[in-house]
Amino acid sequence: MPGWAGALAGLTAGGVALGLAQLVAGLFGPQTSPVIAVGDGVVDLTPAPVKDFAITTFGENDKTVLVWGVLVLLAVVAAVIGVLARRRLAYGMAGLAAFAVVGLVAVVTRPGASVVDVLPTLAGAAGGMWTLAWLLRRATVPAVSGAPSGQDRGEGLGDGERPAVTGAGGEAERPAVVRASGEAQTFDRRRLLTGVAGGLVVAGVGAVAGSRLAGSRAVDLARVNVALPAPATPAKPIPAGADLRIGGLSSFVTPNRDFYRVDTALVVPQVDPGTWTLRIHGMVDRPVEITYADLLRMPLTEADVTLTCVSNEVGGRLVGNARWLGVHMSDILRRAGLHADADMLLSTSADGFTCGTPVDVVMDGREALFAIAMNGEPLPVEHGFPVRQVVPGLYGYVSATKWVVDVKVTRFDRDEAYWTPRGWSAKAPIKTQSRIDVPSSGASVKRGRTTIAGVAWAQHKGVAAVEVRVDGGAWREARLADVPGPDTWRQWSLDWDATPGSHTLQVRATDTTGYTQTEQEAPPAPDGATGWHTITVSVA
Ligand SMILES: Nc1nc2c(c(=O)[nH]1)N[C@H]1C(S)=C(S)[C@@H](COP(=O)(O)O)O[C@H]1N2
Ligand SMILES: [Mo]
Repeated sequence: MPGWAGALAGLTAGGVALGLAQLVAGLFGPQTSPVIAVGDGVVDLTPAPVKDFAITTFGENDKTVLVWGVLVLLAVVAAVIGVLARRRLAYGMAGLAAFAVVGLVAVVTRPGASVVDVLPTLAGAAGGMWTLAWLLRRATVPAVSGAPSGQDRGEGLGDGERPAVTGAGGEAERPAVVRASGEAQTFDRRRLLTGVAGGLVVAGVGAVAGSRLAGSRAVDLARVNVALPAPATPAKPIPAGADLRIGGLSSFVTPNRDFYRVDTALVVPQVDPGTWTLRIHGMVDRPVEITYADLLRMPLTEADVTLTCVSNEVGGRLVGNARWLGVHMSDILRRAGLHADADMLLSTSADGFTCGTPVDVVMDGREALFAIAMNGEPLPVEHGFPVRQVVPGLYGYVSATKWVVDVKVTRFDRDEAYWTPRGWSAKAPIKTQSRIDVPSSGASVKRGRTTIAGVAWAQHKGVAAVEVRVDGGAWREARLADVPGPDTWRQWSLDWDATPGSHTLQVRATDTTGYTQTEQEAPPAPDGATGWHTITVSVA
């Protein structure tokens, strides 16, 4: 095996070792990464004059230069290890072990180190050793003197699979060497290169996935360290009678872990509140940029608001109610000075999703918030941490931008948000709706007195009445639970004397404008489903 092949195997083994170490460090935290520990160690051990030189020479890039310097050094050492391993695998293993020892010393001598901190280094070392042995084995094949080895194994006659000793000209061809075992070996270039390619993929995926994991850990940590200020304007207390506490009925407040989640993000955006800013610009007198700290210093308002997704089918679960804490969007927009002819707020999230919200809705005094908290805790990352919009009365896709970073004040006839060219309405107020939660659809019910119950919503108008009918008979008015205001859903219930047989139950709500839900069925697209939630139950 030529020297370059050994060097390549060594580099690949080193890459796999670092990739695996970074992946495992992603699980246990950045302080467990041997790469970072060694880097920090180098910084600590560097004599002050050298540090000063680095800072004056490279300025803010000094850390980048350090990291690259360390990586180049590691690469050289890894290549040498590979070259040596060609002669004797034990040399290579010893070299990698020495690497691991340096990493372990760096990790365990950090302040506050614990036992698990050695895991990334050990995982990396094991992976690197395995890779080195595997590559060397893979790239050497038994040579059968005079016979085309590739054909003997029934494989195609590739570059590295030419006859071993005979043949002319190919750079992969080397005289067979006789190993201690007495078996003739020959170098197979193709098998080495495909193995190297595989190793590099493992190294790259490990490094990228590790940094992803580490990033999400960092944001989780920042999130738990947020101290939520008290609201300047607390929410009205939720009336005791808001929750009827009927088994199977959606609770008035939806716990965060049960709250529906809808977004276009394949991986949840990890936004660091320390560097987050919100920019307000476009048709304004004075563009504004605020930080998370700025936002926390502003007067905060608490509000109970029910979110609804336009994709919710009649009877669907894409609706939930939470207590939000945030700054009135109008407070910040007023600072920027909106132009009179602006009618749209085009908000953008950290991952590029956009959303168009009517200016008049946000400015009309309702609890439209740049929200920082949900049910008493900082926004869960998947619900928009650090900051999202919440606007009562509008479907989520035109109002509820999570991970919001930018608001452009503009006009509906000039700009378009994410879902508009995809067939959804540019404007989408929530349609008055109601749902039967108990009994559940298809349930078997015991004959006699039973309870029918559910929720109804007509955000920012308020639910005025809910009616239920059985088997297409007369509508009967349900009992309504209390609500703190017009922006939340409202529980309802009705007693029913269930008689044996199969029965159809239907519900419809009327909002405070006097509008009663239409029976006309419409699909969610383009601006929200309509129709009456209808279920069938069997009574025995
Ligand atoms: N950044 C971003 N924000 C978003 C979305 C999205 O895809 N990306 N989807 C919206 C939609 S369609 C809805 S219904 C709500 C859902 O909010 P939730 O996931 O917190 O329930 O978020 C809105 N905000
Ligand atoms: Mo949605």
